[in-house]
Amino acid sequence: MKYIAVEKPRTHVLTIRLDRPQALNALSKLLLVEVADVLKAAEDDEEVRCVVLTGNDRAFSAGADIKEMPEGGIPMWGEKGRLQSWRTIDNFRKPLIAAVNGWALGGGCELVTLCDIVVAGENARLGTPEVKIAAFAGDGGTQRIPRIVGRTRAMLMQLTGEPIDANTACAWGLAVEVTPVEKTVDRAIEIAATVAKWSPIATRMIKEEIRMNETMPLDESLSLERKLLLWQTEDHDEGIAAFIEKRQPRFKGR
Ligand code: DAK
Repeated sequence: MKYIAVEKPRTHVLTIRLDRPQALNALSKLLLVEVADVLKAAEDDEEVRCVVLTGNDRAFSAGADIKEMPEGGIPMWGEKGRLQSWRTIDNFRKPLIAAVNGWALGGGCELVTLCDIVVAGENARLGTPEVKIAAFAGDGGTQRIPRIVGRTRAMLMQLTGEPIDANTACAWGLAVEVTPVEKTVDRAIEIAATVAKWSPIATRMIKEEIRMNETMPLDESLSLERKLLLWQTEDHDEGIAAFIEKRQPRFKGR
């Protein structure tokens, strides 16, 4: 891996650190492919139950790589590998936690919105400055950001191009908590370790069900949720047995 660093800081927890500091972790095609490849492998790796995505103290990511040249006459935005990488990240089924310090702009901010839980450092600045280059947040930002923060706040962010600070991001629902910069990654790992204690089948299902309400009308998603009344897994039996026997559960992902 050239542009990311991957570690396993705790049992069942994987961290992916974007590592192109000279370009503020701009999302070059190769960097995105690397992130997507690691997530693809993590999807099939039973040892991994939760992933933390982070950058460095100055930047989570400054967005799409504005300097990356179009290839073969095709504008880079529509390049197939780039779009496929975004899809892979979006479709990742295990919980994904963002630890955001510094800039999270454009595609960097859109990447944050694909994460399930977001911890923001006090210096985090999230925004969609694409309007300044006569573009728009075209990797999902025009659709996902208003669903999270509401229409007028999204309009403010995307029409002015001005970033919001960590506390505003938290108040608007883009992040769940604000931490001192030096604690952001540790806090995200701590949350990930808690998530990873539970049955991976249950956490995957919770992610899938919560995300259903982004794509489905309520009556349909409620009906799907109801169909899971017959939910039966070894882990579920184990969870109930552990509760009754007053001991810690031992979840196996079955
Ligand atoms: N791409 C490439 N390089 C970048 C970069 C980026 N997004 N952001 C920063 N860098 C590079 C800078 O060029 C500089 O490189 P050198 O000059 O040292 O070689 C280095 O990182 C440090 O940046 P600065 O010197 O500018 O650092 P400052 O602290 O002064 O400023 C900044 C930090 C984050 C405010 C500034 O770097 C900045 O404004 N960066 C650009 C942020 C941005 O505009 N992001 C959005 C990118 S566009 C689509 C259409 C559009 C899009 C997608 C899809 N469709 C039609 C489907 C667009 C998506 C985007 O994300």
